[in-house]
Amino acid sequence: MTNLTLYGESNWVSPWVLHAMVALEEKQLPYELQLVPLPIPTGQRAEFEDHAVLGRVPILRHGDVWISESLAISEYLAETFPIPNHPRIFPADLVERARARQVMSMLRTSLFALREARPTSSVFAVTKHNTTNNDATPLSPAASADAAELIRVATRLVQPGAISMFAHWCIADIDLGLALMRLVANNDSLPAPLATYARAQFARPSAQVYLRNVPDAASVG
Ligand SMILES: N[C@@H](CCC(=O)N[C@@H](CS)C(=O)NCC(=O)O)C(=O)O
Repeated sequence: MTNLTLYGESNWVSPWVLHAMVALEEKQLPYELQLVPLPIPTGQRAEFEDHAVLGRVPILRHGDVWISESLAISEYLAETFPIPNHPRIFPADLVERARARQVMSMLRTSLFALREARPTSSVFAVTKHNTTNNDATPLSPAASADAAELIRVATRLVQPGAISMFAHWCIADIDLGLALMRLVANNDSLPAPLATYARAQFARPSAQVYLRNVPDAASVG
C-alpha cells in the first residue's frame, strides 16, 4: 500500500500536473486523484499551504508528507520508490541527470511569451484527438524568439530520429515534448524530427492517462 494522492486541477490544462502524473505512472505507483478548481478556492489553498507550504497544484500526498512543485514531486518519487523495484525516471548517468534537470528548470523559468501565445489549452485537447489547430494567430516577435530558442535547445539535445533525449526515456522528455507540442499543435514551423519526438512523448501510456481526462474543448490555460 503506497498511500499516495495526487492533487490536480479540474480543467486539465496544467503542464505541471502532467509532469507529476507521468512520474507516478512511469513509476507504476497506484495513487488516488483529487481535483481542485482553478483558481484554487481560498479554504482549499489555506489547507494546501498548511500541509505543503506552497499551495499550488500539483501536490503529492504520501501519508503525512505533502509536497508541491512538480520537480520536487518527481525527485521525491524517484528517491522514495527507487530502482530496481520501480522503473527509473531520472537518467542513471550523472551528467545526463544534470542535463535533464537543466532542461526542466529552463522550461519552468523561461519561454513566457511562447507559453502565453500557445497555452496548454491549445495543445491538450487537439493532441488527444491527433489533430491540430488551424486558426492559431501568428506568433508575436517575442513568442517567435522563444520558439527559436526552444528549437535551438531541442535540436542540441534530441538526435534526428530519436524519441528520447538520452539512450533511455526520462522525466525531462515529457516536459520538452510538451514545450514542442505547443508548436506542433498550432501548426507552427519546427523541424520534423522534433515534431516526431514531441508526439512520441504523448504516445506513452503515462501521458495518455492524462490526455484521456482532458475535456474535448479545454478552454482555460
Ligand atoms: N512551479 C510550479 C507551478 C505550479 C502552478 O503554477 N500551478 C498552478 C496550476 S498550473 C496553480 O496551482 N495555481 C493556483 C491558482 O491558480 O489558484 C510547479 O512546477 O508545480
